[in-house]
Amino acid sequence: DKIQRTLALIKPDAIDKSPEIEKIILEEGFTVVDRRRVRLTRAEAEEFYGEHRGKSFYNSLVDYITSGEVLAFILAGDDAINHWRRVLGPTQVSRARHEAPGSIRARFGNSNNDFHNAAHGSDSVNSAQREIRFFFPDLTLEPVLTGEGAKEYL
Ligand code: YYY
Ligand code: MG
Repeated sequence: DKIQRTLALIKPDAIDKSPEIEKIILEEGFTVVDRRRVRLTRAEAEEFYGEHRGKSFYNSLVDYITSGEVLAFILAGDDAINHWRRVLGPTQVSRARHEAPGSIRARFGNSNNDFHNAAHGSDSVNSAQREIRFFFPDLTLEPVLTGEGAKEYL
C-alpha cells in the first residue's frame, strides 16, 4: 500500500553476476522502471557519494565505484526502499554472511574486502529521489501512490 521507487546499483566487481541479481530483483516482485549501464567519472562518483565526503573510507569508496561500469536500476514496489535494503543485507560482507546468508551482499560480495559489497540501495525517500535523478536526469516519472493515500513524485 506504500508504493515507492528506489535506486539499485550493481557495483563494478559484481557486474558479471548481474543476470543472477536481476533474477532476484524480479523474483522479489520489483518492477524495473528503467535501467542504465554507466562508467562513472571520479567527479560523478564523488557527487553520488557526497554524503560520505570527509569520511576515512571516502576515497576508497570512490575508487571502488569507478573501477568499472555499474548497472543502475530504478525499482518500484510496495515499501521498495526498505524491501531492497533487506534483499541487499548488511553493509559489511562478513556481517551479511553471518546475519543474512541468502542476501545479495552475502552471496555476491567480495570475501577479501568487507566493503566491496556488490550492490547499493537508497536509504530513504529523499536519497532515493536524489539518486534516481542523478542516474536518470531526463526521465519523467508518473506520480506513485504513497502511504498517505496521496499521489506524489518520489
Ligand atoms: O548504505 P550502505 O551501502 O549499506 O552503507 P553506507 O554506510 O551508506 O556506506 C556506503 C558504502 O561505503 C558502503 O556500501 C561501503 C562503503 N563503506 C566503507 O568502505 N567503509 C565503511 N566503514 C563504511 C562503508
Ligand atoms: Mg548508504
